Amino acid sequence: MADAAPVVGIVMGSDSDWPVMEAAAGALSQFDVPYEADVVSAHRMPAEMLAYGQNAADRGLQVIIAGAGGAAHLPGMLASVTPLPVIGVPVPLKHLDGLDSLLSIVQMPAGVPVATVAVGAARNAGLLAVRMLALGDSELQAKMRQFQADLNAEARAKGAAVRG
Ligand code: RP5
Repeated sequence: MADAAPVVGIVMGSDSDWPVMEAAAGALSQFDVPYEADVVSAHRMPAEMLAYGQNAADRGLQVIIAGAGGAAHLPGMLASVTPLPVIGVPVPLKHLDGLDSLLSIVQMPAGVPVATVAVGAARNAGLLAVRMLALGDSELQAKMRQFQADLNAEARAKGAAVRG
């Protein structure tokens, strides 16, 4: 997998987002999905951000996971210039508990969708990307089914432990 071309691009507004965003990378690694990760700030690197979105599909990426905090315009701006599905991760900052990030990402105008996960839920963003990729990859879909079965068994075991 180390040498495989990335099919998911994980981008974030700042390196300070990485402690949250690395959970997306962890989920992709768990399913052996090759990814790349970078900082592409909508506000501090607008030209680079547009180039990233405009070139992503031609470079072979199939899904973009974009995380940002506060005035979190990165996922929406990328969605405006790429035909790829964009998954937005609202990163919680010191103030407002991430509500600002959530609303900035989720309230997209008609015609420009961003699939927004819960505040801080980068792992779910990674898992959603896996599900998208699995639509055209039966082996990956089988891995996802196994993952779901394991999750189910884990939850049942917890119930059994509580019941005694
Ligand atoms: C946002 O500003 C970034 O996505 C980050 O969540 C936040 C703070 O960035 P730093 O000031 O830590 O670089 O654009």
